[in-house]
Order: sequence, then C-alpha cells, then structure tokens
Amino acid sequence: MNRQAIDALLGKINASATSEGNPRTKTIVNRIVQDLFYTIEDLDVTPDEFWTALNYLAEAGQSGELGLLAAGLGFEHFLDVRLDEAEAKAGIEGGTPRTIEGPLYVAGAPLSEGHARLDNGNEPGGTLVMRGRVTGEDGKPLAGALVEVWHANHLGNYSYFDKSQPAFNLRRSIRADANGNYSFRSVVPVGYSVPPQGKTQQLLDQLGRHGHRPAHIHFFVSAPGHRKLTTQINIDGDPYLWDDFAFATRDGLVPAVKKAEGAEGKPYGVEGNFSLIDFDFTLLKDRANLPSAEVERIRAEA
Ligand code: MBD
Ligand code: FE
Repeated sequence: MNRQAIDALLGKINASATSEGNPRTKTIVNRIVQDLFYTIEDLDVTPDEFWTALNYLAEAGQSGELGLLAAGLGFEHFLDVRLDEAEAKAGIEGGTPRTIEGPLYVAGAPLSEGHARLDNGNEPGGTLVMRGRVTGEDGKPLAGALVEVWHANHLGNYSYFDKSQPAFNLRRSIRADANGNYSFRSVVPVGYSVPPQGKTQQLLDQLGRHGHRPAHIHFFVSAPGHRKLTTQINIDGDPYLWDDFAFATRDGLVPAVKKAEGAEGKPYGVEGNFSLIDFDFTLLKDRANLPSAEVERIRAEA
C-alpha cells in the first residue's frame, strides 16, 4: 500500500469520531495507530506476526509483567531523561539524579524515626549501614523529610512479590531527624533478574538481551515544598553495574561502599565488620510550570 492509501484509511477511521471523548486521548491514540500502520506496511508485518504480538501483550498483562516490560524496553528510563530535560530547560541545576521506580514498590511500609532496621535479624547477607542527610538545593537540611527505601534480598527477590519473605521485609519509611539525617541497617542486596519463565524474558530472548539488574536500593525522598525524588543507588563492583537491563544506572548514583568495623557500628547496633554507604539526598524545590515529578501508576499496597 502506498502512504496515500494508508492515510486515506486513517482519515476515515479518525473521521468516525464525534466531538465527544477526550481530545488528548484522541491525539495520542490516533498517532500511535498511524505509526503502527506505517510500521506494518514498511516492515510487511504478517497477520501471524500481528496476532502474535497482540497475544503476547495480553499474556504479559495477565501475568502482571507490563511494568517490567516497560522498564526492560527502556520506556521508564526515557521518561526520566525527558523529565531531566524539562528541568534543564527551566534552568534548574543540581539535585540528586532521578532514576526509575521500577514495578516493585509496595505502599504502606512501617515508619521509623531517624533510623530503621530493614531486616528482621536473620536475613542472609553482609550487614549494610547506609546513612546521610536530606537537604534542599541551598544545602540546608530538610528536617522531617520522608525517605522510603526498598530493596531485594540475597537472592535478588523483593518481599510481597516473593511470598517466602516476611511482610515488608527490606522495606521501610524513615522520617529524617531535625537535622535532615536518616540512617538504616540492612543487608547488602543482590541484583534482580526477571522471572526466567516469564513473558519479559521470552521477549528478551528474542531480542538477544539479558534480564539482569545490578544490585541496587530504591528510594522515594519527599519533603513539603519540594519535588519528589524517585531514585536508586547501585552497589559498586556489581558485574552488571553499567549493563542494567532497565538502563537505570547513572553517574552520581554509585556511592563508595566502605568497609567498617568496631565502634563505627555501635550507633546502629552492629557488631563486627559491615559495609557502610554515606549518601546525601538533595531535593529540588517545587516550581510552577514543570511536569510533575510525582507519577501516578498502579502500585501494590499492603
Ligand atoms: C527491579 O527490582 C527493578 O528495580 C526494576 C526497574 C525492574 C525490575 C525489577
Ligand atoms: Fe529494584
């Protein structure tokens, strides 16, 4: 088919719309349909291929892997880069780099004041202490900032999604103290891999790609009058550090992991050797005319 014939068909489809409905939805859907028609024509996509793709998406949805797919195909990182650009265009500099939320946050984690222990005492893995300060762009502490933290266990699995773990294992909300300081004790996480028998891995196989993430710790950091920060830090030295299937590793988010021992662990109830990460979060203040940094998406809640 030539472009004119395709465009005539698209015109007919679009002309079937009344003035009802949502103009923004119309614009976006019409554009996606147009792009897909062109793709089908240009690549001579067969009916079998089209229905294979549709059935794939249906099954990926049924298995709850669409969020995973969005991360793996780079959409979630792309949205981050576009938010970065919007901020840069508004002349905003600084602030801790954002990076993707991923599909494994669970709302409702227990709240601690200042310090939290994320594991219940018999968690396999090396002891980790992470600590730092939440400040604004001016470097002044944000007293009472909320640090939500979640990460995987020694097998790369997340509580709630992995029913073998206790409720909210390795998930907490921490209220920073009057000086903006937070700290937590946990175990060093291991990198996540997509379910090997799942729909995401099935597509990654077709694309000649792996489904591994380097070890990382997720954060939401929020404070009144400031843009919510969604980010992660990576554990330095992981073989997948710069080969993340979700493209989320960024400069500025790979803090040093220090070896610590003895009296250094005392404030956190740690005896013996442990890994220590110092990491400060800098939040940007709220500004008008910027796309929201707070994303609405379906999230688990326990
Ligand atoms: C994860 O732990 C994660 O952070 C992302 C982005 C995707 C899948 C699993
Ligand atoms: Fe993760």
